[in-house]
Amino acid sequence: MGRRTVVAAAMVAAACSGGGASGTFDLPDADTARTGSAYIARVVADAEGDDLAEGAGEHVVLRHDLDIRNDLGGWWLEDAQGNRLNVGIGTQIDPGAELRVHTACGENSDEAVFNCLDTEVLDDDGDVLVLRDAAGAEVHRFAYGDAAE
Ligand SMILES: [Ca+2]
Ligand SMILES: [Ca+2]
Repeated sequence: MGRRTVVAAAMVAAACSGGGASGTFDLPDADTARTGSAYIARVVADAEGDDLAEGAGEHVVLRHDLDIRNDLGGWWLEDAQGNRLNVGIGTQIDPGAELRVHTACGENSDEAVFNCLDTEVLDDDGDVLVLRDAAGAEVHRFAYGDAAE
């Protein structure tokens, strides 16, 4: 019970002090502290301009803070409607590094993976995203925006 209160308070604080553009949602610090694997650190649900702009647009930022490389091969993100964003085959994240998973088309790199979908996945006002490993097991869940209320 106590922890829920702390998390809720942190979410309010993040929403008020974020300083980021609207449509960007950061995972509260209280939540990042208890993840034991890669996690959803940020959702840019409404990017500046077209959310499906090539090489840009809406995306999810994955991060992990462990001392070892995290192998994300075959992992994917799923929203409340069952839409999928694939993290990619053979994708890894170095300790302390971040990886952007984009809905739009673009050139894959160590920092970004592009799904090349023709419709948006990340609801601008709020959604529930689940990060799943290659076996489909839930690794992390982040309800952002109005879905968090
Ligand atoms: Ca969007
Ligand atoms: Ca937009």
